[in-house]
Amino acid sequence: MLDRVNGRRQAWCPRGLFRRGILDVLCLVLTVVVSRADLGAGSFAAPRKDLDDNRETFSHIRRRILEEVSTAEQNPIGGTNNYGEFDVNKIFKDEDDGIPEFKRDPSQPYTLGPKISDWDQQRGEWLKNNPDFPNFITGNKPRVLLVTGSSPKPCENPIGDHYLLKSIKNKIDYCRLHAIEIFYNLALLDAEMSGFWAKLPLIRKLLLSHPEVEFLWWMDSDAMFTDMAFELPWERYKDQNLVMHGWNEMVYDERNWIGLNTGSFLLRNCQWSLDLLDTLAPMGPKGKTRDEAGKILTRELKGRPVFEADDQSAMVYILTTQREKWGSKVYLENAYYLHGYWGILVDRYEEMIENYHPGLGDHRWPLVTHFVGCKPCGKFGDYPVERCLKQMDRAFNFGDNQILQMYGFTHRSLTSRKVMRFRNETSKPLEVRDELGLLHPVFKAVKAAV
Ligand SMILES: [Mn+2]
Repeated sequence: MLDRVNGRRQAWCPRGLFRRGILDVLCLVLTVVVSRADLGAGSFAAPRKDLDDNRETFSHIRRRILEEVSTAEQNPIGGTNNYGEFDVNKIFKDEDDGIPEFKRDPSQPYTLGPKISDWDQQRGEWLKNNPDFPNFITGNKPRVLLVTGSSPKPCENPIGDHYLLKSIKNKIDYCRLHAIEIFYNLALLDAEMSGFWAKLPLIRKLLLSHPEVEFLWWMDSDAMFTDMAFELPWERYKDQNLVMHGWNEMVYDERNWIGLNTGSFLLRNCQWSLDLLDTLAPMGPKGKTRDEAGKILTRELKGRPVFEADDQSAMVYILTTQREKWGSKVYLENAYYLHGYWGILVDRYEEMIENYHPGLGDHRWPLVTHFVGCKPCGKFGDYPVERCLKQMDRAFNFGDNQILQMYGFTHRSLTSRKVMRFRNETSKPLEVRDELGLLHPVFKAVKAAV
């Protein structure tokens, strides 16, 4: 019997595999189980069918293990164990799987998808039929999905992905505190809509797939929350469909291309928003279409440099040329920083700490610091790399201190990754109240089911 067991063991688990402890144990277990099954059939006259079933199952597992082993032996991966030495392009080569990419009929105008004209009705019915997924969480607080993302490829410089990580950690923290859902996109859904324009097909897809979401909050990967305690004034937007940081005069009077910013905006889930996306989309397809649209935008808008069409310029253009159609549902917010240009904020963080406190959201303590023109994930930006990265670290730490304070820690300084404890541990942890009330904020409270 022992020979039989060992024989099987030998057959199932070739020598090369023995190095791997877990597989070794697995082989032993399987061997014992199979042996028991064989014995059982003889001694206790188990039904023939059970035996056959067992044999079939085990021979299947056995075949799989053998296949995996022989694959490993035939194609040894080998190579270095040193991550620093490994050329990552071996893995991240652009996959050409031979499947041709979908090509649109160039004689047809670009669309984001099948025309939808009754979304408000479709969505309304869905909400009525799905009362467990209400579009408002409590009272006037809408269900919000924050959407952000970055290129499917690793960054073009070695440190960029670290800053993307900090940026998403920062957003996760804010969203957790404010009961906001979050979606991080890493996929280019439509090859023609690359770059600035990738957000359009993504936003449409998410609005249509999540009728329970009332507001979608787009936020660029180069923007970070710097006020963790500021809750958006939802009541103010109850009759609005699009909220962006901006100024009416700069947009409607001056047609200034930086009269608003599309790095952080709110879009209501409704027909109006689908129509707006459909109106912007024809300027997006890369190549000739986007280049030609860029020329028009540069000609028509104040201060715009010469470059291909971007979503922000397109938005200003649409609002100024079709104000009657869209204007009444667009709220240009400047009472707080839904987007805050980093250049005017980052050198004032110490002054803010000295004089103010989180929860204000405006110039005293900005909700968002947006690193417009820094390209932390790219090769070249519009500003010196050192200033960008140093200030992104400071912005991150400025926001992160509000998270850490809940747990009794703080960064040693805004430029330091190191943290220090600022209160003593206690045997009555539930008696500790955090200064900002972020452990259990009112805007996160839910009513218990009765
Ligand atoms: Mn940006």
